[in-house]
Amino acid sequence: SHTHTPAPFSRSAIGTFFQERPLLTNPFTQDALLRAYLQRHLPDQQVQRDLLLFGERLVSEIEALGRQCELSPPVLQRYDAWGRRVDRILTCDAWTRLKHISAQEGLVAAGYERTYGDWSRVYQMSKIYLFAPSAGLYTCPLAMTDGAAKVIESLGVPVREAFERLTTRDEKRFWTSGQWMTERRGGSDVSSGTETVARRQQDGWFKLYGFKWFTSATDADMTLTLARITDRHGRSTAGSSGLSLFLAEAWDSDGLCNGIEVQRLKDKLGTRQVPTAELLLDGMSAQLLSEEGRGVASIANMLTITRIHNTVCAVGAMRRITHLCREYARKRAAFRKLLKDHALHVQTLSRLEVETRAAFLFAMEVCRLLGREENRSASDRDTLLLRLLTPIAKLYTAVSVVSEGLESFGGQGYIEDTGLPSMLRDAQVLSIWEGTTNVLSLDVLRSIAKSSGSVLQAFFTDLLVCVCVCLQERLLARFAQTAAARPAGTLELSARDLAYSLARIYMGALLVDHATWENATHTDIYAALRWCDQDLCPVVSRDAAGCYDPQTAAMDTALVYDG
Ligand code: UCC
Ligand code: FAD
Repeated sequence: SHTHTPAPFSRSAIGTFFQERPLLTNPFTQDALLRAYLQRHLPDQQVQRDLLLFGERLVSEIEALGRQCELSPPVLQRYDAWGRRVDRILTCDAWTRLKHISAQEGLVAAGYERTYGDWSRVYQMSKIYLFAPSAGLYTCPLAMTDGAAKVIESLGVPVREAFERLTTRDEKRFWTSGQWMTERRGGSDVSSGTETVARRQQDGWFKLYGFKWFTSATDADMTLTLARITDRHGRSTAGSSGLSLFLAEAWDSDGLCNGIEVQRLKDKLGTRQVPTAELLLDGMSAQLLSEEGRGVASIANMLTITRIHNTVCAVGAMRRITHLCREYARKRAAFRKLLKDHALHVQTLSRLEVETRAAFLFAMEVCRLLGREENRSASDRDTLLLRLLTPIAKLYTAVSVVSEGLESFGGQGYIEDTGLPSMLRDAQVLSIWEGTTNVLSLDVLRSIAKSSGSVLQAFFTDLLVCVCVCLQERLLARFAQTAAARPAGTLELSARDLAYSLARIYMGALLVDHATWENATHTDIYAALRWCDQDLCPVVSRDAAGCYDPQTAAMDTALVYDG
């Protein structure tokens, strides 16, 4: 008998080679920069241990729950079996489980317990950062929950039960909150866009009538929302000064809605795990939280918190994709060697790594400032910087690293059941909700104008920026000083580039600062140098190129509408 060598395709029609998948391992132990950052600033055994265990839990439990949420998106049950209108938003068990885990892990609570003083927010946000890429967007309700708690705390209003529930670790009592601001006329321009009215009731409560066009995590237990209080003739004040802030419990314990009709669930590019509904408010009972007419200013604290969460989650996504990329490069071969041995491929990944490191340090710096403010140890400069850097960090941490990261998996990056495409879809929203890039750039200008330039002064006298004494920074200072004297409209035209310039310089300063730490490694120094290679100050180079000259706006219009 002759020996039988199996033909390569005889047993199975699909061949013998199967690519090894990139494996997710404990994201805390994998993360050299996070560990170094904490070792430098918060060298606490308990924090180390908690994050280590949380990292294990992410791999063994949470990752699968997040994936389940992607595969079992929420549905709207409009009628019950007997034809009654019920408008129930049904979410999967994994979504409920993530709610419980969020409470147990103190993902909101840690920000309010303030166990680590000035560093409490850094601790909390380190967990959010690790949680985000595995959490099936449960970070969305958590961000709004944190924002609502912050508003209640800062207004000092007597809604103790809500505050206690939003910040508890008890999964049975834990509430999440929504944030219903956007209406059909506008999400950026809330002042002109809000048509919802609030009618005062005998008992001092209000009934709200209106249409909310985007409401995410609509299954939340309560919400904050804006409306215009009407007088007894049904009239209300237009604009920002007519808006007041309300708190409403959305669903009662039987899941019945409080004067709310769910028009439909949105069919979205990503964030499919999260229900986002259009809601008709037809007499929703609500409690006034703010002073009358101070709605926008009062919800601003929520915007600060959700924008910081947004930043942290964006960096979490960047970190996850870069980890998976480097892991895959160890396993995938092309042209007779592993991807990790192709210098050009590794150069590509190292650029993503530099972006991710800079973004991480930026996000943590904002969290540090927030923690100081909440612990009452912030200097005036810290407070000004927090106001300036929050929108800048949110607008700068964008989708591009995730998008490029996907490419490094080749075709597999485009294949649904690898779980990779949802990372891109979910990252794409981060620059849209909670303020688009342009709107946040204008918010940066608002913060400069409102402080009569003190926020910029704080920026330029910040110790960290002084570390990064470079020509570009001086040019930027000169640009900023002379900006006010420029022709009307010029400043707005440079808002986006100004925000990017402030971001890049600050991120450079943070990388340099980290690289000068006594335990810094060669890679820390290299990352700082690489960051500073780029044009850190596009607002100055574009200004020199005439991009903000008075005739530019007309030329831009002609170009866009050419033909
Ligand atoms: O998108 C949403 C939820 C998505 C799901 C949750 C995701 C969470 C992240 C999860 C990660 C995975 S909720 C919708 C978000 N919508 C926005 O972000 C709106 C974008 N538009 C703006 O930000 C605009 O700039 C407005 C609406 C704030 C501008 O309104 P006004 O009425 O034109 O503003 P004014 O008149 O300039 O400002 C009114 C007051 C002023 O204070 P006073 O009256 O004392 O002078 C402002 O200084 O509000 C103050 N103010 C602020 N204060 C305005 N913005 C701020 C701010 N950012 N910080 C402090
Ligand atoms: P527009 O304001 O119409 O903006 C369109 C474009 O114009 C943008 O590129 C913008 O940058 C630009 N633009 C606008 N104004 C200016 C200006 N002055 N100068 C220069 N450029 C400008 N909202 C909620 O309230 N609660 C939610 O829970 C919620 N969930 C959401 C979930 C998802 C998945 C999405 C996609 C959105 C959600 N939103 C929610 C709405 C979101 O906050 C808004 O879509 C966003 O703020 C932008 O508003 P808009 O859609 O009206 O865009």
